[in-house]
Amino acid sequence: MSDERRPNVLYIMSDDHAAHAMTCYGSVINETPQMDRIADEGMRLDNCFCTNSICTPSRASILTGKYSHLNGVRVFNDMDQRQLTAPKLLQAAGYQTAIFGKWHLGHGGIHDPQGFDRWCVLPGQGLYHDPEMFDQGEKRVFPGYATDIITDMSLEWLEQRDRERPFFLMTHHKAPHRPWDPDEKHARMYEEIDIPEPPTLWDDYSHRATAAREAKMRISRDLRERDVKVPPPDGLSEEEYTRWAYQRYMKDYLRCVASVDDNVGRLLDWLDEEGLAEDTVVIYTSDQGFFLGDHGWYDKRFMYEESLRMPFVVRYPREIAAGSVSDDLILNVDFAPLFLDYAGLQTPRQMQGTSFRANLAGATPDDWRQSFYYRYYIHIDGGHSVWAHYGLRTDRYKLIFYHRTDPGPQEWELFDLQEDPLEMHSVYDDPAYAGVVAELKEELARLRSEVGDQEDPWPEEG
Ligand SMILES: [Ca+2]
Repeated sequence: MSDERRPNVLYIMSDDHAAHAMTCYGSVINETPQMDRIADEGMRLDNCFCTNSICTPSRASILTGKYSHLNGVRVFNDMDQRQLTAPKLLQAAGYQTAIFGKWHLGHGGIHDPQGFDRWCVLPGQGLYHDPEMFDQGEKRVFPGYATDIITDMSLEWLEQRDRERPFFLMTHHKAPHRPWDPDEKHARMYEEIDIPEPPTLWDDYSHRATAAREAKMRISRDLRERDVKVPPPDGLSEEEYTRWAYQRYMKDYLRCVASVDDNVGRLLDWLDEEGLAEDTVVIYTSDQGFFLGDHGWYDKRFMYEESLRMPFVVRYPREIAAGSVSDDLILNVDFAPLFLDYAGLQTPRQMQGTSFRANLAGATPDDWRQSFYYRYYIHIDGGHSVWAHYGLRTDRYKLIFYHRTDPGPQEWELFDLQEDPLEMHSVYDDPAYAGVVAELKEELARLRSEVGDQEDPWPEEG
């Protein structure tokens, strides 16, 4: 296949940006005009999900097309880059490849990026201001704001590329990850207004498994002063404190998002100026979702919708209809096969995901998945105290099994997303759903077998 027919791929991924903080997903708390451009001129995926809602594992699944138990990155462990990844195959097929920004898969030796002609990545989580970065392994400090710097690097690399060959560029923002440090340009956004509170801010976790109650991600008590940046005013009641902390948290989070949005616009403008918009697949996504006060929380990890859903907008005018929307179940393990498909490459058998190029073109295969498997491995870490769990989601139901590694009763949750889209009331024990539970348990066993995750109980991971 000639290079003229192989599109460029510009993959922009932020960190912890929830779909419900994007206008095109119906946000009532902010506006994202640049990200919306991609959706308006391309497709928005309404059911794109991660298979393990935490930064490092999602990134490993995106590169390898595999679930956490097979790529070895279940938690925050470093990834062995000797594995087969999409960037390696694209590079070998003649693509120019680069990654700038957040990596979070380990550093040095077998953990440094492989498959990239050019890379410059943040160490671990990295800093928002004047970040140190590993520039092809060499540590350097870059003055400025991380989101701008990562975009600058992307543009510089694009400018100097070989124009005769297609490119694959991963622009990975640190923002809007905790501790939500905005830049000067956006520091005073929202100063004069209150951000609307989500309907589940006052969730009391009744009608659910113990895990929800025990999680330490509550706006009302678990944010640190580093997160809200100033000490709280004296004399606040718990309710008043929660409202105050929610505003502090959300405003900084949304300021970080605003900077990402501006920088997405810079890349889109550049593609327009270069006449590359038609020949480039542009994707904007995030490594997982996030709780924006939903269920009274910040952070992610749980299999609940706000954390499970990845925003995903994509533009490729040659194949994708402007303003289209898909509700197909798409997973982060599908991304690598998609990248390869655009390059005219087959999905290697060891990759577990499936290319959704046809879905994006409006032609969903008849046998497309109707359910998917999810698993979160970290059982009660020091900071967030979420329980390890796994489960499945279909278009209507979600079954979650909280698997404790310590002795304790088994706990399940079942949500009927049609009747209870906010997941406030588990119907696992409701006799009316007994048939659904039985069917879903069978399907869960089938999915676990299909993805090859039957290790139970699993070893503790460091
Ligand atoms: Ca993340």
